[in-house]
Amino acid sequence: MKKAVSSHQISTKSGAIVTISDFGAHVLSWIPANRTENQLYLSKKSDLSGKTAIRGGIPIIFPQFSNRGPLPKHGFARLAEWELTEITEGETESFITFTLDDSPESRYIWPFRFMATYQVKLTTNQLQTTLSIYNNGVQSYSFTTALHSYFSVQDIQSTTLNGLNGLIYTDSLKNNEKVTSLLDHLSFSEETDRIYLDAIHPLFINQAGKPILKIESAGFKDAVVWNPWKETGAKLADLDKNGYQQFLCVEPATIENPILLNPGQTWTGSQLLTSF
Ligand code: TA6
Repeated sequence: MKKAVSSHQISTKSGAIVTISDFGAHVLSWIPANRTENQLYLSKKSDLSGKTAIRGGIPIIFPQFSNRGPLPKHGFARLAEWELTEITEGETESFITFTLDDSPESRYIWPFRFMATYQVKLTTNQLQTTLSIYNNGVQSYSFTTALHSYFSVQDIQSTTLNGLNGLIYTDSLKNNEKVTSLLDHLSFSEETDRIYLDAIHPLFINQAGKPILKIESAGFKDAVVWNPWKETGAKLADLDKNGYQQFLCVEPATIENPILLNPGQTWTGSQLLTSF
């Protein structure tokens, strides 16, 4: 029998709190010590029962980004029940770790062996999320992956993102056309769905010109920037009415050149979020 979905909360003595569902090892909420509100957008219409993917927070995308392959959109990790394996709460640092192994269901659609580990580390004003994939099988395979983070913003029209200047991006809304980014600050006034290549430098989300969040990543090669805007947003049944105004997705990812993992190898990718 399928067990009920539960969520877990860890905190630091300094006042930071993070909440994670074991469905998808999905971070639902992150309140750093310097804030009183969830810094991640989570749609009020989101289904948290474990039947469908959660709209908001940090979905783990593995082993397929979007529809770039035969698997369900964005792979199966966000739809799987992960196992909680560690909780350690400290004065200034707390950790929670989940694992997911291949199963008859996963092998039915993706015939490979893997052990995935996801560690969430909470400190006063930072959140670090680290995904590792270990190939414990006898066959090599490749995969694409992302930490599909929904960042809460007060108003998307006064939100900017910087750190992408000079990079090439593929525009998912224009047949994956490749364009060089020439903007120091990216602003938002329409649907945006892009994969920035070789995005290895820190990114900053600014609200009304002031930085509110720094996003650093390691192990990932690309960065997806997504906002559905009004029309596409209205088609997402689990998104709040005009919810597009309240978030920006910035996702450390490896998509353009999939990760090849040989037997016995481990791949690790992480993101570090700093709230100002
Ligand atoms: O990461 C951007 C993206 O691939 C978009 O194309 C958009 O479809 C989004 O993910 C959300 O996907 P979902 O399956 O969660 O509705």
